[in-house]
Amino acid sequence: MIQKSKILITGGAGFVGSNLVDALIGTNEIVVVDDLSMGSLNNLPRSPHLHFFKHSITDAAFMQQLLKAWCFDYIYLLAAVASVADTIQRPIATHEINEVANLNILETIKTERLSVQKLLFASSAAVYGNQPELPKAETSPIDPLSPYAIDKFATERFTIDYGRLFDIPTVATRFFNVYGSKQNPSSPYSGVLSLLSDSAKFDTPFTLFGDGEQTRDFVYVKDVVQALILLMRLPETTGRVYNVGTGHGVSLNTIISHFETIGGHKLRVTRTMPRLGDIQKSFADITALTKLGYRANYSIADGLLDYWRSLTTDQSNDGQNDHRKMKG
Ligand code: UD2
Repeated sequence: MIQKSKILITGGAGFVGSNLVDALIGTNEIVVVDDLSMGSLNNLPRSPHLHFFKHSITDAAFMQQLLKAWCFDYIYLLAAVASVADTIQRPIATHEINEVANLNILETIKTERLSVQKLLFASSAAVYGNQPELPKAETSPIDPLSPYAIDKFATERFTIDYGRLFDIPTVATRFFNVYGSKQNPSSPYSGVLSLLSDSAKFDTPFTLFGDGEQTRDFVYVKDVVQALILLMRLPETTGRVYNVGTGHGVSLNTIISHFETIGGHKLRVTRTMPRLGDIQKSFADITALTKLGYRANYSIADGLLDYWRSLTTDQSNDGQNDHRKMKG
């Protein structure tokens, strides 16, 4: 385990970041930098070992000062504009966040000769685009189709290349479809499982694009956290990129029937045309991650049940939705 370390988590008040904070907070000093554009303070635990800065990572002077002052042992770069649609609308502004800000952090580490034990950048399966090859291995063709995917891929390369060129231990991940508690369902571009769980919880309509037979590699956030800690800890991951998923594709129809069983009522599903540019099937080859000892602890049934329990018992998740009445 990473223990008694100084850890920076950018985007630490967001979905994946705050779940990581929960896992690491016990034995470490954690610094979170988050502008709260998507994340929330409600996602974070109360602890004297948590140091929160409401700042954008694009504030280069602030980030430089912070990095120099803290001399972090480990750095997780999770802050990003996660909405693909937003990056298409605002390519320059989101490029500053998704790429330039991260490059500035790498530059500071290089120029200030900061001795970071390891830095991890969170990239995305979006880098594979619509290529038909399945499963998606780290060596599969890359085809970034949006500013989001282009910036993720470029920053992934910067991260690995800074590692090689300047002897900074770095690693990158490509997340598949992560789901779990604290995922913000407020946008139509939010992950489909946050929208479906919202629909199950509040009995609101869910719009299904296409026939529901499309598959995704839905990976539970607690398994993603397991991977994030493992990749940071093991020296052999340095200089490499890892898919983070389960290795299995599950259809939306299967997910809907799981939610109906768990929630105890039929979902109000409205069917419409497939979403433009949607891919039909996606799942990860996780051989490289598995070789490190990673095992997905949550099957889709277990993950959805755990997620559902967190939604129906954890008050912090109600903050975003308190304008609606909970399904009785
Ligand atoms: C994911 C990422 C996207 C990009 C893409 C690259 C999320 C939220 N999206 O898109 O950013 O990286 O991968 O491949 O992580 N769906 C519905 N109804 C809804 C919303 C979605 O039927 O209200 C369908 C959608 O048409 C798709 C599936 O659910 O077939 C999954 O949608 P998604 O947006 O959660 O994820 P994905 O894989 O399309």
